Amino acid sequence: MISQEMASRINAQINREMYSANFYLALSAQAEAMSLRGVAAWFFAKHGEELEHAMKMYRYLIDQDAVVRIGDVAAPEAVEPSVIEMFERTLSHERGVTANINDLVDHALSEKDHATNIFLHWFVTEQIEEEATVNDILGRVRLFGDQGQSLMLIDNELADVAKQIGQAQDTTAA
Ligand code: OFO
Repeated sequence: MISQEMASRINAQINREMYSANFYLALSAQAEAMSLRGVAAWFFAKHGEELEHAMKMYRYLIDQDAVVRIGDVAAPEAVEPSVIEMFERTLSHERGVTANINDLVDHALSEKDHATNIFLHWFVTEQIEEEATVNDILGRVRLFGDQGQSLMLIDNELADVAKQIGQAQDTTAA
């Protein structure tokens, strides 16, 4: 059993993870509209990952006999049809999520809630990986540009990465 305050903070994070899922779905739709199938598939795969994050927290609250509260999820802002801007927005979004996760860890530590602290470690590690991945994509898009052949190469590469994420998600679900 965890404290009501801790549960309420995790419920707020479930809401933010669901927002993240919609944020990525909106980016995927924007990429589809630009005929960028690989970019769209990558954002769609991220959408699936964010839902998994929300469900991990949902399951944790249930296992801890805490109340799950599903609230309204804010609509993502409109996205400009620019691949650089889409990845810049992604990086700044993920940095915000990292700060949210760190706040949750700080709170778990302040309550000496060891179970929640350990549970959150997975998310701390995940955020390092997510920021690094987006930083890497953004670095290359900035270097080579987001037009013409460079864009085609990045689109193809992201299609492959999305396939791998999809396969990993299938394995986790199995
Ligand atoms: Fe849930 O990790 Fe990204 O936002």
